[in-house]
Amino acid sequence: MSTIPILTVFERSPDRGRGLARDMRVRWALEEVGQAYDVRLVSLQQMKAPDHLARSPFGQIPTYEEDDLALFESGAIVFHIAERRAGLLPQDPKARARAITWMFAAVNTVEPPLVEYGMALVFERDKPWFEQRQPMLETRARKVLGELSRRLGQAEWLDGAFSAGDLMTAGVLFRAKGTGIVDDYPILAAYLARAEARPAFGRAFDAQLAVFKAANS
Ligand code: GTB
Repeated sequence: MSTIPILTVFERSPDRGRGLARDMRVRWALEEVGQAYDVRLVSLQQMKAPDHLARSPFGQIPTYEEDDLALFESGAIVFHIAERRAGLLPQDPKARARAITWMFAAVNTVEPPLVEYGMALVFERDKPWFEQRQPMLETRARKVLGELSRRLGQAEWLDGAFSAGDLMTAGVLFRAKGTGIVDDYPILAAYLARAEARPAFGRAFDAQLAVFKAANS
């Protein structure tokens, strides 16, 4: 990376600095590999303006710019960072392929049922279908958490040393923590606690919190 990458992040995160927005996992990856970065703060209005839509077709954060490369999708951005700098992907080709598999599993298999469950709790409680639909969403969320917990077992990380696969998986669990459901799986709660205890996670969390505090001071 020849220039310092720039991330777009919420100017005022609706989570009030709790680190739930998806720039958190990108910040964390950059901290893990020791790559400095800048942020461009965007308002909800700016996210839907042509300037930002050129970076993110869905008008979302995070995006990532480095020289003339612009990326969107937190998973793709973390993968790009992990490929370019040592520390997040093993050298051994098979172990590397497995770590990448966990990255995809995090965003494609683990995250969707957890987000559906959490979003319904926040946005659909007053809807006539909530009482009927929520048990189904909970079953789906618990299914994937149970399976993940079984696979992790007594291991420290998902496949050998901490990797981008763990970063993405723990990032997804972190977002879901507020619903309380992760605590029902002690193996996953302990895994997430180990991830949160990493100094790079702490630096990433503090950096996003500082943005929120500055916007509200
Ligand atoms: N698949 C994309 C990725 O992984 O990068 C999804 C990106 C995404 O969902 N971005 C959200 C966004 O830009 C912010 S992170 N939303 C604005 C929009 O779509 O208009 C999701 C998020 C938002 C708010 C909270 N919160 O307040 O607790 C938590 C998570």
